[in-house]
This record gives sequence, C-alpha cells and structure tokens, in this order.
Amino acid sequence: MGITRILIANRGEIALRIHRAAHEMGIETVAVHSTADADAMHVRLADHAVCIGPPSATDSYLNIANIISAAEISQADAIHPGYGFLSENAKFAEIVEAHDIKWIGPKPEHIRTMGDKVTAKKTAGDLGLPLVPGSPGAVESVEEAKRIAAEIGYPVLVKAASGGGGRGMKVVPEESQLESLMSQAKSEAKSAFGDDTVYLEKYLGNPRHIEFQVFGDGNGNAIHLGERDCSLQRRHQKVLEEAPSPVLTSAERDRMGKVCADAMAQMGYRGAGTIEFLWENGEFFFIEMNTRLQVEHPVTEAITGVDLVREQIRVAEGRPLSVAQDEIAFKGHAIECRINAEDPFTFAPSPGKVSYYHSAGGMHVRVDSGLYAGYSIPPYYDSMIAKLIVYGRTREGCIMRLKRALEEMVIEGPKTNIPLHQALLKEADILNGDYSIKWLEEWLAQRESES
Ligand code: MV4
Repeated sequence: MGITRILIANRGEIALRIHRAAHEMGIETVAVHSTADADAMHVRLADHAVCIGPPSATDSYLNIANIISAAEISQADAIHPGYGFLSENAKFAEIVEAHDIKWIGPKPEHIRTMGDKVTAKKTAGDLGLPLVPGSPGAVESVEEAKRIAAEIGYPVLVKAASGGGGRGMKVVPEESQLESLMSQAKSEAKSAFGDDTVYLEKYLGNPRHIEFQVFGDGNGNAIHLGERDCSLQRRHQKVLEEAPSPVLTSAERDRMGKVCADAMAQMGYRGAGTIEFLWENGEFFFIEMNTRLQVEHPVTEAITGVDLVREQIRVAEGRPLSVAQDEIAFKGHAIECRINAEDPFTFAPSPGKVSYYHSAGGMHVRVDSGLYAGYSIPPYYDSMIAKLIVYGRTREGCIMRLKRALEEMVIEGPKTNIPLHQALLKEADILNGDYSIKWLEEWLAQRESES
C-alpha cells in the first residue's frame, strides 16, 4: 500500500523536484543516472544511486531493462518517470506494474490511448471535449481527404497520428496542393515514427495554446487545477508559461475546467494529466492530451497551492486526492521562465562548466534547478538547466518581480537565455498578454531583419 522508496527514472531539475516531494512525505529515493550525470545534484541528494549506462539516453534513461534491474537491486517499491524519456511509454508502465512495482503515473491503457492522436481525438470527442473540425479518424485516401477538406474549408492541416512536436504536419492552402502535401506528410511520418497514419484538421491561423491541468484518483473522481497559457514557443519548445491565461475570465475557466474534469472522471483517469487546446476567438479546440507531469506544472502549484508531485504519489498508493474541486481557488498570477544553456538569440546549445552560480531568491521566487558552481552541464541532453517561477498577486506585480529575479540570477560559464527573457519582458505585447503561438517566431524574425 504505502510507498517507501521511489526510483526516479529521470535527471535534472525534475529528478530533484520528485526527490523533494518524496522526502517531504518521508519516502526514500533512488537516483538512476548515466555516467555523464554522476555528479548531478539529484544523485548527491538521493538516498541511493545506481548507474544505468553510458551518456546516450538510449542506453541509460531509455534503457528499460537497466532501470527495472536498478529498481530490483535497490528494492524500490515505486517508479516515478518524470517527463520526457519513458514517461509516456505504455509498455514501460506495464512492465513496471508486472514487476510489482508501483507506477507513479496514469493507467497504461490511458497512456496508450492518448499517445495515438487519432484515438486521443476520438476519445476526447466521446467524452464531450470540443474538437477542431476535421476528419473523424485516420484519412485513408486522397479522395477522402479532398471530400473532408472541401467540407471544412481550406486551409487544412495534415497531421501524423503518431506525431507530436509538430513533426509530420503540413498546412494545405488549397485543393491543388493536397495530394502532394499529404504524401509528404505521410513519408515524413513514416520515417520519423514508423507509422504513416495521418488525419485532417481545419488549420487555425492565429491561436493561443491553452492547457488545462487535470488530476484523477483512478476511481472515477477527478478535478481540474485551471489552465496555463503556453503560447510563447519557438520550434515547439516552450520558452515562458503563465497561469492563469491573460485571456480567460473565471467563468470561462470554471466552465472549461469542469468539462475537462468530467471527462477525466468518466475515463477513470489516474494521476496528473494535461489537456491541450488551441484557443481562438473565445473558442476552445482540443488537440492532444499529455499523460504526464509537465515542465510548467509549478505555475499551477503557485496559484493553487497544490503540490502536484505529492498528489501523484498519493494516488499511486491508492489514496484519494487530498483536495476536492470546491477547495481549489485560483489566486494571483505566476510565470515560469525556462532557463536554457544556449545562445539567447541563435539558440546554439552552450554546455560546459558553470564557473559561478548565484540563484535568484526572495519572496514568491522559486528556482527548480540542480545547478551549482563547478557543475559541468553535459552536452548529451536537453539544454534546460533551471526554471525560474515567480508569483505575484497581480500579473503586473508578477512581471515586476520576475524582472527583479532575472537581474539577480547569475550563471557564468555557459551562455544562457536569460537575456532573451529580459528582452521579452520589455515588449508591450508580452506585458499586455497579447500574443499567440506565432508571436515569438515572428518577433525573432523581425529582430533578425533589423540587425
Ligand atoms: C494545430 C495548429 C493549427 N491548427 N492544429 C503543433 C504541434 C501539435 N502539438 C499541434 N500543433 C498545432 N496544431 C490546427 N488545427 C497549430 C499548431 C502549432 C502550435 C500549437 C501549439 C503551440 C505552438 C504551435 C506552433 C506551431 C503550430
């Protein structure tokens, strides 16, 4: 029943985040790490550590046999996958459970359903979530695609069922280009995912990306914790996220949140989930569901006071959620800046030794990071090295505090994108909350053309 030792199948700041929640619950932790991460902060802090392979993620953080062996050797009774790596691998979740180890995540069947975008969309529609107009399922032929596109109207978007991160996506402006763009999308999908299944959607020209945090206990009870606005992205990488969204009223949040929570209750969903929508002209359109904890979860924690990792561990133990919907209130505003080791304007990765580090601090400032002076950022993984999460009673107050916190933070050695965040926080559109998913790339292109 009760978990006593969690193996953390991840690295970096999220490994530390999980370790902290576990220790606050009196639970021991096991860090698993590649040879490149032997000196990582979460490895130092964990109660036990097991090396699971060489630097390449395929051979370490994605190596199921080595991770299961590490869990058996260290007598872990649960595995938390974090985000990325094996977190949305239904097969891994099944293997974990088959070894009598608790899986701190959604039921494998739900991971699988949502992993395929066509079945995810069908399921979401059946559960009452509003969909982007498009094909009811996979599109089997060009003729079928032409018929559906004529119904919904151009431009349309061809999407890969196994896609994600925008790969295998093609905007089709008019019928004459449908055949060739559809075959391009199919061959891209085939080589990227080994699956050339595609489906069709009405192309939304200038939407925002708004996602709802949901949580289920696996027994038909589910809540929502409001939304996050993640419209500020470059090449499908989020740069800055905020909660609440600057464009939603509390009535709209309550209404859409209830639709999401009811859907999760009907499914019997367990654990943390994120339902992603495109939002345009006041309307929501479901695009995908992520069956994991997300990088940007702390902005939700900041405005609700709910520790999401603690809740994940509780429901994995078979206990109920510690909060009911009517106990959740949304208070104030939070913004997260993803701090990456990269050139702030070319985005070239900048790994290497951190010669000096001074964190930001003070009231309502949270830094989730395993960084320390003397640490060497390895070149093998994601460039995100810290998350700066700032809370304020108002959005304006939050932004003032965020600027102050960014000024305080010092990272010497590798380049970081702190100057990018500082430049963004001088832009009227950002200060006004007036930006869509296209804003950042257009702003960067504009900046480029002016220099
Ligand atoms: C769309 C869209 C416009 N219309 N679907 C990109 C990745 C995948 N998760 C869904 N994506 C999009 N789907 C329709 N019908 C535009 C995007 C999109 C996007 C979505 C969210 C955040 C950033 C984005 C950047 C480019 C395109």
